[in-house]
Amino acid sequence: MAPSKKTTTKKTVKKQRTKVVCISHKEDTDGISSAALIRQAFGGDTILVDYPGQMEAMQQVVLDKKLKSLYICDLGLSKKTQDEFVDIMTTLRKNKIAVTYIDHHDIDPTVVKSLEKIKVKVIHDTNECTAVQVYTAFKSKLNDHASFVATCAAITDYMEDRPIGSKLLQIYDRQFALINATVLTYNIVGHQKEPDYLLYLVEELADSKFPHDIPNTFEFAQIQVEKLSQMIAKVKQGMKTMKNLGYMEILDAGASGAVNFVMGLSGKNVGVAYKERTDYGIYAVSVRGSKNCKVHLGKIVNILATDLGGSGGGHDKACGAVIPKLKIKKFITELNKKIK
Ligand SMILES: [Mn+2]
Repeated sequence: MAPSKKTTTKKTVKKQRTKVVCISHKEDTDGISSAALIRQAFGGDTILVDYPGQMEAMQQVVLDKKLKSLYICDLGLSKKTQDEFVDIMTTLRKNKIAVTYIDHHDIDPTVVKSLEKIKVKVIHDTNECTAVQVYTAFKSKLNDHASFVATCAAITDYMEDRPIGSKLLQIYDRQFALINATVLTYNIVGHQKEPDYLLYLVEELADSKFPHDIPNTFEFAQIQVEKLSQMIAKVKQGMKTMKNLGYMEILDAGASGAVNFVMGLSGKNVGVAYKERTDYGIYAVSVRGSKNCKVHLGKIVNILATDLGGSGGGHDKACGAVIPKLKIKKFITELNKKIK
């Protein structure tokens, strides 16, 4: 945009490719911790996104003439987004930008093949959270505290029982790790509309601060816990059920904070919570399954959301979707049929 840039010759522009950028998931501890570990290992800029804003951020980063290497963390792909993602990565690779994609959500194997073909470094394991994989891959560039940042992410993603996750948790006192992971999570969830604060958290974690050492985090977490306890009452009142699931529209909080209560209080094995995103004309949907849920919700939601003109996917018992406003009822009734 700046007119001065246009006066420099192409050659000098090429030499100036020095920037490291990490695009990571902003909605949970795994995404924020992954961004912090990339920052500690490689420096550079952090861009935090949610699923509705994910592709837009990637389209923007392609235009960055100073970009030298890009890390993409904890951002799963869906049937709807995967082709565009490969296209964007192809453009980046043509410009000789080093790209590393690190994730643990269910992925179409043909996408991994396409990415490897264009020499995008893919680090992908559905069995460990993203931050644990970042920690493992770049351990030599990280300090001792980095294992704690990864441990907090594993706890929040329900993956502290996995081979590497459990080893990391063992380094620390379990309760000490749990309270820090929880306080961090409440601060992330409660600051979704304050991008500067989320970036500040990334910086503090990259700087080896414990969540409890970041000013006011406990006080803020207490406020969030109180809000959640009010949510229990609201879910009891507003939740509806179908044969195989409980569901509820959320008006004044995040859907992901309510969805576990919807599942738990409905007595069903699957819970659905959705919240309107007026800026995109869509519903942001969270889906959770109990231990008794035997289907892979991420795979089902990926296909169903795409069929309805949205997108979605994730893990077997925790996933999300973006659904066009008018299709939400259809999404819920179809999901109810597919999970029996
Ligand atoms: Mn994750």
